[in-house]
Amino acid sequence: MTTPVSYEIEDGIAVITIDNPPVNALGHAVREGLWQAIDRFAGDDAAKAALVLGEGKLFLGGADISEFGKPPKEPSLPDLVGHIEAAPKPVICAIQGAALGGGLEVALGCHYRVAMPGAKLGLPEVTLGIIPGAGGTQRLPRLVGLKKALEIIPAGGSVAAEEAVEIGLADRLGEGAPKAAGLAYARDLVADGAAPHPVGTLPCPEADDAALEEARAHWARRNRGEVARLAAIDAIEAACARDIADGMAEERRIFQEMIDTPQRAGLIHAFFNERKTAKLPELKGVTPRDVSRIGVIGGGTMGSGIAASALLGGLDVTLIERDDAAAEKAQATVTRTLDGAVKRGKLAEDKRDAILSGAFRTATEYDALSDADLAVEAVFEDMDVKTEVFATLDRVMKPGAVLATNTSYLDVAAIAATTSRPADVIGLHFFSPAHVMKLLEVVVPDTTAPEVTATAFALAKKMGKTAVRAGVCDGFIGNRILSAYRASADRMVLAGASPYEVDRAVRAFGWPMGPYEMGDLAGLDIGYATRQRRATTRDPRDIVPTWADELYHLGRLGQKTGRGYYIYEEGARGGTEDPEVLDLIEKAREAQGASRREFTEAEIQRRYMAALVNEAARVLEEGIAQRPLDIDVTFLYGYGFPRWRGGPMHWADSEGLPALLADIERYAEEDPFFWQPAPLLKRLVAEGRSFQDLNDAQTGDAA
Ligand code: 3H9
Repeated sequence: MTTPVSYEIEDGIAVITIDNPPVNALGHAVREGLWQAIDRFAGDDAAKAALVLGEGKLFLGGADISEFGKPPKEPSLPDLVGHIEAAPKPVICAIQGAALGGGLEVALGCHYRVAMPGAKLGLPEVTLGIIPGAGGTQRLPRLVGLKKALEIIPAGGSVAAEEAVEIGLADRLGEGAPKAAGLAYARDLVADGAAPHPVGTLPCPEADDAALEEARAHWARRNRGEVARLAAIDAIEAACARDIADGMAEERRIFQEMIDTPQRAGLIHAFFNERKTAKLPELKGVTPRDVSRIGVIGGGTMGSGIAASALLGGLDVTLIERDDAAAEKAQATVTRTLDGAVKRGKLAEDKRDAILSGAFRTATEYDALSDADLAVEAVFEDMDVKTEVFATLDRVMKPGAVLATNTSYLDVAAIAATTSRPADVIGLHFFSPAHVMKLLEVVVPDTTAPEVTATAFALAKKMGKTAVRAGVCDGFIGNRILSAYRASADRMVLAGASPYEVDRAVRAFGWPMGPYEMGDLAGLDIGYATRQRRATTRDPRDIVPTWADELYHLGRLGQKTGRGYYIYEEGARGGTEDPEVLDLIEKAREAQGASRREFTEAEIQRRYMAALVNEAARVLEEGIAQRPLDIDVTFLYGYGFPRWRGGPMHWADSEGLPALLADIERYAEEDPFFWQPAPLLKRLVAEGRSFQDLNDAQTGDAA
């Protein structure tokens, strides 16, 4: 077996190269190879210094995440970093692309660091539910000070090469190729007679209790429920009080504690699965069509957001509006969004100017789309309006162009059938605000050509979106499942819970908002319109939240009218509870003859999640989602599901499907209409299988 670490002498410098595609993860073979290379260097009189390089587009992507939870193999990463640091002659590294996690920790074990322009140096461990475990929490504060370390580590953050040099994390900004830049620096150091410069021997950073407390308060508030960020702060605190060996021991202890948490399992589940949604068996070997010019029809909030997002992804965009005034308004909205991107440092000013004077234009005639590769309509949610737009697109778009609809519930297959080219029609369901939300549901009718689906996934990647494949049904994956758990909340309110109790319980679980706060934010007219739309098809056994209709009729539409479920005072951050709403609900209960009981927080959470998982199992069984992981990723990126819980299907597995099914069957005794257990859930329990088993079975042969 060839080793992923090579050693050669060049000009008196030992060049040690790690070549472990795709990201040079520090798996066992790399650790062993690097350890031996350092040993060889130490005893090699021909080498005055060593240069550590990573082959390919990035230096080192960190520890091999797939090894977590498996029995550890020597040498460990912390020992390896100590071994590099203890080398008797200078060790230099040159960082291109990225040095992340254990990759940066290896760089911190080196005595000198050259950062290439464009590289990012970071410690993302907390985003995986762990803390830096190879000295990152001890060496980084020694090098850049406590405050900077507190900015980077608990955020899972990184700094660009230029900033790394400024703050002392890197010693030099390189020029040219990493190897040439590293060798040049190594030669300078040898010529100057420079000694090894071990970061671990630098003095402890000065303690600053206020800064530590501020960081704790910040992360406890921002990422409620997450443990790793706070644990990382504890480890950084240890660096202020202990020598490197003691500090490393404390870091190790905390690291091990984090490795064993369910949060670590959830976050790593999320990491791997968000990379799998685009790997669909049906796309194996399918080449997407080229897309560089797109059209967006409709310049409202959604259309403008889609346009801005596409422009930020480097696409050329023509936005169609019905008249000049509307086009001007859309132009202004898109410009504002791009200005925001400039302000946040996501877009250079000259790039924005180039976009506004070149890549972006508005038009009032569809003929402007004649050379577009793809068009997304984002007009009013009405079948007649949409089919009219599609008839026009069908007429003006060139052959082979993709015709997409951004509908959030209409039948995409029916829309496709109204055109002369159903194979080119697909749903692209963006979430609002489209330039912020990462989720894109790619809704695929049976008639769609595979390369059109592949094109949608390629487009999503360009736009920085995480795309999930969904089949055609009312609400697709996300909104269909949302309807079910939203309905479970209404059932609990009818049975005695207050909407405020429900919101509190749901937030305590880790969701960013409860369903009633969410309703107030979105506007209670939306829920009302959905109920109206479904009125004719509603099962008579279903319940109706008549109090919600009443709120609508009272003009209490939520935040935009100052009142909904909550009262929103001018200038206040959140809403306050309103006894009038509770009265209204009590009257609705009486009118429906509902008896009232208490709900604990745990029961509210359990029923809310059980309704979600039960409907998700139906969505899977019907093939609307192909794999449980697609549902997990939909909820992480479109609905704010707490990432540390991995996703709702991962949550269900970790709770145990038999217990969840038993609860659903118990709820069904009192409400058999709503709580019918999904057949797939019953089958999985009977077979002793989990949702993860379904993932494994279905991703085995993925592209
Ligand atoms: C750590 O270091 C702990 C230490 O402090 C202490 C230890 C004691 N391991 O993202 P991509 C796979 S924790 C294993 O599409 P990109 C990935 O799944 C680690 N596999 O590429 C994918 O596989 P597939 C701290 C990994 O160019 C393929 O590589 N490090 C790892 O868009 C390509 O990945 C991090 O958290 C890994 N570390 O982005 C960095 N990384 O092709 C995590 C990737 O089968 N990684 N894979 O789907 C990243 O953020 C991005 O992968 C990176 C490249 C920016 C590096």
